[in-house]
Amino acid sequence: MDLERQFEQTVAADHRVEPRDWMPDGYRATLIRQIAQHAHSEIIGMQPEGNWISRAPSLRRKAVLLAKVQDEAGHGLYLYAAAETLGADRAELTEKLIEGRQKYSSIFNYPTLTYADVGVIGWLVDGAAICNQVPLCRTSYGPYARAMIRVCKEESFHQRQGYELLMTMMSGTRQQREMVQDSVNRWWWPSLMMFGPSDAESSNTEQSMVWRIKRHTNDELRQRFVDMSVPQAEKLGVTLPDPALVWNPDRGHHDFGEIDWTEFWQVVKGEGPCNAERIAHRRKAHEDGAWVREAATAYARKKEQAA
Ligand code: FAQ
Repeated sequence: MDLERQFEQTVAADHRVEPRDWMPDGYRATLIRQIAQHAHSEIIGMQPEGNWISRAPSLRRKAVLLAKVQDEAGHGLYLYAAAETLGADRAELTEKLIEGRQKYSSIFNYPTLTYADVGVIGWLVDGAAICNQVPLCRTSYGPYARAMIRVCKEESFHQRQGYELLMTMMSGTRQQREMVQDSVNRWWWPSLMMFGPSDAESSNTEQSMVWRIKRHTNDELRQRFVDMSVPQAEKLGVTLPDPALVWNPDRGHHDFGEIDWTEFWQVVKGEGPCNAERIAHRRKAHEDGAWVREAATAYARKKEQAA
């Protein structure tokens, strides 16, 4: 059987494609693009919450936040390793990120203005990430699918810690409740944008669905997230900032308002509130770490020569 047919049958039978298997160039390129973007998001995603580690209100909150941000670093490294199984070079991917040649999720270009943002990121941003990533546990490329299983377990913990933090704040003072509501107002729409452009505007979805890299479209997952979040918001006692948000019994889903796509594309293109700051910070961390990479390489060379 020719290699192409074998690949198609593997995908159609819902079996996994593994690193040494033959795969179309486009499949490899799409995976590298998506996995690299995902890895970059985890690494850049450490910054907004990292902003609050030194100012967490108690030792317990500081320990929890530190653990969460460390998990995000772990997810990023795990994902870079998955991209390497496709022949990508990790150093090159980092270069592309800091030169703005590869994307990362739009959501991390918004500022974290109050401590409530830590809770709302856990609840909404990790919530959206889980919604998007649980189906990726069944993505057709083996190393990516397996990485997602572990990542999703940790994201669930992240989401719960955020929700628990918000529950605590909502049972606190009036100022604390207002802080939570203000944070929800700022993060709700950007969270919906995490799912990507509408299906009509999504250039990659159709092919990625055929290859079973993606298992659902952007709009399907966004709808799932909205339906999931409404009862959670009610329980919490916050209002989601969308007057058009209403249950539609005929569809069996919530209707919701139109996303500001101009804002979405601006942020994706690098013109969001914090794009420049995020990349500058990442570039500095990379440059400051040069001596560690040099030392590790020298040590590995020395060990190799000694062997
Ligand atoms: N931001 O054709 P599509 C996390 C780009 S979770 C920026 O629909 P696709 C956990 C897209 O790349 C966040 N760019 O693309 C965490 C494409 O660019 P191209 C990361 C976006 O790939 C939580 C173009 O627009 N999660 O980090 C965005 O089929 C808390 C056209 O779009 C993942 O990456 C966006 N929101 O679908 C960490 C999940 N949306 O072709 C810290 C894996 C689209 O010019 C704290 N990725 N673009 O290169 C995916 O599931 C998909 O890649 C989508 C986009 C659904 C994001």
